[in-house]
Amino acid sequence: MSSSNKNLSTFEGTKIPDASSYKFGVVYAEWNHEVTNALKEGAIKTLLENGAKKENIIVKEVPGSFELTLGAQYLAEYSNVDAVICLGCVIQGETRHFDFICDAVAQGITNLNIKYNKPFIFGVLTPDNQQQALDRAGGKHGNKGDEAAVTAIKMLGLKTSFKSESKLGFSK
Ligand code: RBF
Repeated sequence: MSSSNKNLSTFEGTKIPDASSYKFGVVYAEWNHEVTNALKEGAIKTLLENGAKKENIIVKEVPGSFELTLGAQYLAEYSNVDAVICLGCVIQGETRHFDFICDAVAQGITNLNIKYNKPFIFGVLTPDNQQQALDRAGGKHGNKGDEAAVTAIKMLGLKTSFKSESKLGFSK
């Protein structure tokens, strides 16, 4: 699981599909703004680099990572996005708050994927300290916002592949 020895923001796997026909939502948390702003900027830059149109990227802010689930649901309900990228940073503190927030947002985002049959990408950093977060928000371990954007595009490419291959039709 650990990615501490790798900069995963370079992609050596399958080709990234063209994103020009997709609409994206990006929702990010205000808490730990220096980190989450860098994640957001990385995600937007990566979407644009892969063909997404600026007017097809809707960006919304929520107060904290706990609110990412509902913010993402608002994007799904009130806009016509194909995928939502959820970005936050929960830093381990001295109390159990960390666990509650991380568990809630992980479960919340998982549920949204299933509820809407759309990709909702989990781009929440869960570091021990601010430096670990910065290392993953444009620092020595890359930018997890970039990775979240690529994941969104790849999942949409996967969905589209069923559309083009299906002989039975593609209903949603
Ligand atoms: N939100 C974050 O996105 N990252 C944090 O590190 C974080 N730490 C918190 C620590 C405490 C003690 C509390 C009360 C809230 C924290 N939040 C954090 C905010 C949380 O995600 C949410 O906005 C609030 O709990 C209101 O629902």
